[in-house]
Amino acid sequence: MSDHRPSSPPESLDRIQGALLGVALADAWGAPHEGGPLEGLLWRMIGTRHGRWRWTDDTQMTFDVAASLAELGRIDQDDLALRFARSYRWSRGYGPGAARILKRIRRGEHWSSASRKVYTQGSFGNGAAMRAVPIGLFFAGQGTHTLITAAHCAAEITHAHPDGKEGAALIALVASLVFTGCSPSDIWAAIRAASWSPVVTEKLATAEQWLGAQQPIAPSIVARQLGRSITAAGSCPTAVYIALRHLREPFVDLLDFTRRVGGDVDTIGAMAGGLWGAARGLGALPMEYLAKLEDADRLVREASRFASACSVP
Ligand code: R7I
Ligand code: MG
Ligand code: MG
Repeated sequence: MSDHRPSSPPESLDRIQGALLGVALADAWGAPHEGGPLEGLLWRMIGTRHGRWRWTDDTQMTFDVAASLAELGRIDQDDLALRFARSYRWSRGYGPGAARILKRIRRGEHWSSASRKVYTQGSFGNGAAMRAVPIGLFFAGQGTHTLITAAHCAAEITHAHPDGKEGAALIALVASLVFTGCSPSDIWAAIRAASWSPVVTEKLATAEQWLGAQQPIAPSIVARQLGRSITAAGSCPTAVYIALRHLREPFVDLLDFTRRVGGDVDTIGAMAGGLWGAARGLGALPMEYLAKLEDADRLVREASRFASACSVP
């Protein structure tokens, strides 16, 4: 890939590019490790494009959110719904519920009815959280209430269940905090000040305690206690923990740890990788991995366009 990096050390453009490319890189790197043997076999068949690592729904939807925010300057649910529906391709590995909702929207149904046709309360999958990093960047500095409301609105289109929306709010909030360079103690104070479900509150308290004690918790224990599933509550606290644990470590260590946690590797990686990139910037991502990423040049350009629309606090 050609070099679009600013020459200065991590600053807002670099961090915004790092966040979005962090999502894409961890998603594409993690995709072959997601799911069981059948998914693994499928990904071995379609997992590269022009010899490069193919990214999945996590990246597609993240860039859809970024493009919508860049064009409209706000969360516009109708616009997001149409973008998600137009970009949908089965070969990007969408969640089954999300795929059905997006096909309904593409056929002309309004998102507000489609989103409750598959699960009556809406989905509690992690599909809204996996696309929430740009929301944190865009609304950083505008206050927690504004940011969480924006994350909930963007989630509702496909993930109307309170747990699905909560995951999106958590990832957006932590993205805004690491992006603005908050210290670990400020990050945890802001997380504690927001309100979460009992399950997520308990997992966040566990993560905070592990990180505070600087205990080298094994991936199997992280998987067991924080989760590694396709649900929002079973993956978002895990991603936050992995990101904060690796903030000063190389990106490849974050990837390797995520693979060893297992389960929904592309999505836990995409969320953790996006948070890491928001703190460290594009310049800190491994160049030799970026060179293998599908459409890396285009993604960097789209991230720059998004960055011009963000008013950095
Ligand atoms: O959340 P979603 O978009 O899936 C994202 C995942 C990521 O790992 C991506 O990488 C991709 O592989 O898919 O898709 P949904 O289908 O909305 O939710 C994911 C799964 O959560 C569903 O297939 C269900 O197994 C489960 N789920 C529910 N099960 C019962 N009742 C979500 N909501 C419900 C529910 O209300
Ligand atoms: Mg995926
Ligand atoms: Mg996944």
